Amino acid sequence: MTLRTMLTGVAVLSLMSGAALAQDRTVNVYNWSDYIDETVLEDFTKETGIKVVYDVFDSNEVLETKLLAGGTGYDVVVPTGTFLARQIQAGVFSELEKDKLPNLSNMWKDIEDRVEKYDPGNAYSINYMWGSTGIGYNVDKVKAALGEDAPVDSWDLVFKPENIEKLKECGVHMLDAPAEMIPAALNYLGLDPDSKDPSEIEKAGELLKSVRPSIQKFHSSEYINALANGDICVAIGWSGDVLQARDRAAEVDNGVTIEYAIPKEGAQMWFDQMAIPADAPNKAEAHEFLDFIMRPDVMAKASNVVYYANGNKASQEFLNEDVIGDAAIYPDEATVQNLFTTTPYPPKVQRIVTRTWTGVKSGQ
Ligand code: N2P
Repeated sequence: MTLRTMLTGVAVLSLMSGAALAQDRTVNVYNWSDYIDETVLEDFTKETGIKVVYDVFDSNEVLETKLLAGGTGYDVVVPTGTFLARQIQAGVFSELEKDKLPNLSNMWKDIEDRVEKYDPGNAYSINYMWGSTGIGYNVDKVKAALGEDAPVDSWDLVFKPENIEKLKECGVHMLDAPAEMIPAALNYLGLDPDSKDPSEIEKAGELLKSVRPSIQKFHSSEYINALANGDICVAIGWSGDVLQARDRAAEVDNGVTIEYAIPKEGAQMWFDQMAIPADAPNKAEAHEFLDFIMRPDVMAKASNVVYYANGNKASQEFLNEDVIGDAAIYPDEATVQNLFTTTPYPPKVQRIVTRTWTGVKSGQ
């Protein structure tokens, strides 16, 4: 190769990468599965020219393992508040450049205040959506198994062996989410759902193990279709996911009726927060994405499809009545009184929680 062709080659190469850069602005988003209206992503690209590479997960533990290892390549991730708090401590995130986020003014002060305990000053995150962890059930199948008086509004449905044994036949799924199932069990036992006491966590583990033989699967996203298709009759799951199952069944008109209950003994309320990893390759694009998400019409569009409440006050006028008017999604004051929140497990306690959960799942 002559010097001349070499030089030409270099020139062409740098021209190409210049053009590629101009065209290929990208934002890499890692969000929960079944958590957005895809047209939101298309609209963002149409308007900004920024391509969205969108991956999904269904477990905070999976997200956390990746974030702590670093170099994920993600620009926007969506941990739940409890996990976010300790990830902030671990230095995983970049502080938000709030001057690049004018739509922060649309956010809902009440939710920002609640998130303070995970992210002081809301310095690292914005609320995407929030919801509860409760019970999704197939109305007819549960009645067939337990009679007209089936305690569908109580954790008795799944934590009383005599009930769950009768549901085993029609299929029960439980979230593969120790930071939610252990608090649910603690709360049912009348203990502090946010307990960090190893002996209490042990008790919660024993309760979960006692119902383990009746659980067909521990999984955090399959239950949507499984409920909708009538393959299972009960799932301990997330509010909006169960309501999506209800809709999927109604759409295909398969005679399956799904409902969601926040059990009367109380349930966990959580906040899923969008944050930017410290090593994100496209921070400017990440901020543009966050600001787009905080537009009232955009946020409402997402909530109207996935049936989760959001932290955007200005979006509320664009919400469908079956979303803003549903106390399972936007709980009234009395329902909120029944919800509890949790805080992160310190490392030692986390190890106990992880070990307990492995024991529950393996039935040992
Ligand atoms: C969406 C589940 C998000 C709720 N499918 C879990 N924080």
